[in-house]
Amino acid sequence: SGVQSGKVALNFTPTKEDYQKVYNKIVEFVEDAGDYDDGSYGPVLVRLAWHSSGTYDKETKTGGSNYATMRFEPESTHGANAGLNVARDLMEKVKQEFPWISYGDLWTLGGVCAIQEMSGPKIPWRPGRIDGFAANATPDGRLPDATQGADHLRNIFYRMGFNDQEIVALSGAHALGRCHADRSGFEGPWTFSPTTLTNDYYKLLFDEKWVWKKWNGPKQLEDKKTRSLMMLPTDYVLITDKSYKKFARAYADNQDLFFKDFSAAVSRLFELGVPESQWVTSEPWEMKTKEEQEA
Ligand code: ZEM
Repeated sequence: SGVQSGKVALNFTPTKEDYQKVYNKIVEFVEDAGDYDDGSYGPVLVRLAWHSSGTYDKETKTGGSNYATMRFEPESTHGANAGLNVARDLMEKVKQEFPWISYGDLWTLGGVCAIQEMSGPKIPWRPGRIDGFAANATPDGRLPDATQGADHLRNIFYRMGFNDQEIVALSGAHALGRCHADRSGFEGPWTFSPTTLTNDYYKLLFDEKWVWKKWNGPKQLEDKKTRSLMMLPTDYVLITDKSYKKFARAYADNQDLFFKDFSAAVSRLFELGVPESQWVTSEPWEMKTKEEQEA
């Protein structure tokens, strides 16, 4: 048996060790970021994995990470995906060295690798996604719009099959990375350590005083004290909506709980849209971090 990746049929079945080699290659590229952003491609790789998965619709079973349709126009040019060419181009370099891996597996493994290497929890992951076609692409508007409110988040994430607790847990990814004016229009990081996953995002939501930023850009909040951090309107609803707020409080108070719930929700997010029959293993794997392999 073999794997079918795009048009290249291969005569070997990759093992967990082969995928670990891909993981390790991604680590090299993530760390070799020079002056890019905060010195890491980690956050933008997490965003690529999320946007390739978050298009899922549980009713029609369309979208999700299976076919990596963001390779094709018009999905690659959807406003929500602005700037993700940086992450796709980086993953393309990994693909050159491991041509047998499907794009969906590669992009989600990139997200897993980035989260784990940025001090996050283990994200159980397994291969099995296949390369699809432009015809498998989803219409624009399936990803959340940061200018909207609590009900919009529910509409978008319930469509993927998530509940309020999972919406709040997944949003904790915003401990990582930043907004770029030339991508989304928004500007700035959410936390003081944008390349380390912590529960600071929730702590800051509760502990800082958030005021509307006075500028010509889209409506966003800034912390009154330093004016160097930001929150999107959709971040702020996590402490104004009663249902979201109790989960946000729990994650602010307990990083272990956040890591446990984040890991479970992200693992499921990255599997959206993949038919059960495609998985090469019934139990997802825990890929080893760079540090664990050096020990
Ligand atoms: Zn994000 N996200 N996101 N997000 N996101 C941005 C950046 C990042 C929303 C959103 O509009 C935006 C999730 C959920 C939601 C990451 C991960 C995850 C940006 C800034 C915006 C505007 C883009 C830019 O300008 O570069 C909204 C409305 C969400 C609904 C809740 C989930 C879920 C995520 C992963 C599990 C990450 C890591 C970034 C930082 C990217 C970077 O380049 O630094």
